[in-house]
Amino acid sequence: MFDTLTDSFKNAIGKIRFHDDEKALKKATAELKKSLLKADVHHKVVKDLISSVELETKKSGVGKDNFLRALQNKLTDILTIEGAPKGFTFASKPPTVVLMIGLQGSGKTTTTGKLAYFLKEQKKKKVLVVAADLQRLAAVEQLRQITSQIEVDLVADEDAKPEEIVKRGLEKAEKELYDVVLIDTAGRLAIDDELMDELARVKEVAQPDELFYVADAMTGQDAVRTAQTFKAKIGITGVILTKFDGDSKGGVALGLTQQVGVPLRFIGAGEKMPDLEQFISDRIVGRLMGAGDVESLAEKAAAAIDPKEAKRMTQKIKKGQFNFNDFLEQMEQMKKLGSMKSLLGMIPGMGNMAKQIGDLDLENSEEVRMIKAMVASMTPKERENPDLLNNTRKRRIAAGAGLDQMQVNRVLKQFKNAAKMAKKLSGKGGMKQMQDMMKQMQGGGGFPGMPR
Ligand SMILES: Nc1nc2c(ncn2[C@@H]2O[C@H](COP(=O)(O)OP(=O)(O)OP(=O)(O)O)[C@@H](O)[C@H]2O)c(=O)[nH]1
Ligand SMILES: [Mg+2]
Repeated sequence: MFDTLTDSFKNAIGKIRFHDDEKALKKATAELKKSLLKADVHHKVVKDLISSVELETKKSGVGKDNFLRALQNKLTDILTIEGAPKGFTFASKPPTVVLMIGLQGSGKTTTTGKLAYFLKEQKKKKVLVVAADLQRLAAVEQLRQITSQIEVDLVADEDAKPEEIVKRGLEKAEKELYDVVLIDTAGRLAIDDELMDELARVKEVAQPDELFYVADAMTGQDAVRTAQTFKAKIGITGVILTKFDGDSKGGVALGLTQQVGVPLRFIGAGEKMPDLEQFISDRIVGRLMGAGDVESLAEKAAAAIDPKEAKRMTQKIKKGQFNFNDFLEQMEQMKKLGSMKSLLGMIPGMGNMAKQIGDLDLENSEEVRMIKAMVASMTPKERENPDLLNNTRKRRIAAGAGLDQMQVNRVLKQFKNAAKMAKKLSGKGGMKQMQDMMKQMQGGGGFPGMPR
């Protein structure tokens, strides 16, 4: 997710030896400056970062460790606002009311859905969404689809005024003990009085605990400027940057917090519901410096994976009983974790691999589609016992799945290899083997069957 920025920092760190001189420091920071500017980090932020890293490194003695520490301190500093909340925080008295505001098309409605999904799945909260965008005809319908997909309750009424619907939503939340109320509002192409007046009225009724400004990362420094204006006119408590997947530079995320004076709270990096990441400064710093973010990864995994189920699965794998039903179940679990690329980026040392594999789309990749089609053509017995598949059965499955025999054989072979590998890895010394394998892949041509 932060490829360009992480590369900039890693390059600079690589330029300084354990003990070094000021010339080397100058060289490293000059290059860092250049690459950060290229990544669209605001020049003032870059200047501030470079000068304080130089100063602190010199003070403690030029060398790799001190440079790393100085960089880490300064990054934490520019990504944090003292006393301000990080990620999602709950009001002391529920429900926590959140107003989602921003320009047209910035991603408010999608992000409202993503946030609801995050709160429901990861934080196990009871969430109510309120459709207060009554400008655009299809807006309510869009929210209806999103909330029904993630199974979250919605309050909507095309014929009401935004303030009225908000009031109804809050009453419902109070009575039915919801933990969080997310209010989606209308956007405008540009900031105008009409929009600001409407938002002010909605804000008055909602008395929100949080006002999240949703900004499109691809608009670069414009995202920062509009956030500043919304802060001045309506007041905001956090920013969510969306469409980060389409912004290869990513520098806006680095400067935004200082520039706006309000913390960046979440990043949206994809169109699907799980594609939302908390922005928690101390964790992000690790990722920016190429050290991964094990904490976020563990949180995501813990929320998505039921420990009992995981244990049962491990037992099956150990006994060599992993079958097609298990496979499909695992795929469903994996989907909840979000994009493979962002997951890999959270594992220390795996950032490079994340780049290599591009993105594996669990729903649409060719391989997964083939397996799903095959499993659909199998009898329940065959799903349970892959060893049953003789040539006659394979021919039938191939015909049913619209594949040829060779494709079926290939997929079956891959499935068997994967099951074997999983069995090996789940035994003693498995972790070590896994690491060796990862190293090999990082050095070599990536995963088989994936885009390079
Ligand atoms: N790739 C990508 N697309 C996104 C992301 N967030 C939103 N989108 C897309 O951006 C488009 C606009 O998103 P909406 O959520 O409808 O935006 P909005 O701010 O509610 O728009 P209005 O209600 O018209 O003001 C949709 O096609 C979304 O799928 C993201 O993080 N990544
Ligand atoms: Mg919308």
